Amino acid sequence: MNHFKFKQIFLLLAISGTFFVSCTKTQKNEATEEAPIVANTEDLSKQDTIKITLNSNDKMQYDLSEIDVYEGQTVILTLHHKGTMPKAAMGHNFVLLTQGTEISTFANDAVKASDNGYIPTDKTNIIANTELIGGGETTEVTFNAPIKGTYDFLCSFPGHYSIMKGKFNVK
Ligand SMILES: [Cu+2]
Repeated sequence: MNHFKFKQIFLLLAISGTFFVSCTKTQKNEATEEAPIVANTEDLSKQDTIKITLNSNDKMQYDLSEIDVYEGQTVILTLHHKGTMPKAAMGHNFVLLTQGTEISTFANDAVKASDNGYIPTDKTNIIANTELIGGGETTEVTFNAPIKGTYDFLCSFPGHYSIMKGKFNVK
């Protein structure tokens, strides 16, 4: 009789034990499902190429005020103009300046280069730039991330740089 009871208790323990293990497993799985978010962020710095999407509109706005990349990466930056206004009225581009280049000084100089999409022919102060686009258009530029530091980017269409500018961080 006693031996039989012991067997029953043992069985009960074994069943509840299995149940406990399977619950723990489920919890573990949930935890590992969240993990890739962290892993992806870490992987971003290890990627040789980083893709950046920058959107702009008819209200003279970019959708990013900060862009983060990592030293040594090849940057593929895509600029979308989500508006409908023509290039002559609401043209946008992306211009990344060298460190120490004053945005306003550069922009005032760029205004004179209307026949070149507002990109000065002397590109000493430019690390990278896209062409000028109008509503509904998309353009892309590929370049190597400069050395670690913070850089300014802007749209060099006349008057736009006061709003259309941001920080390009190389980490
Ligand atoms: Cu613009």
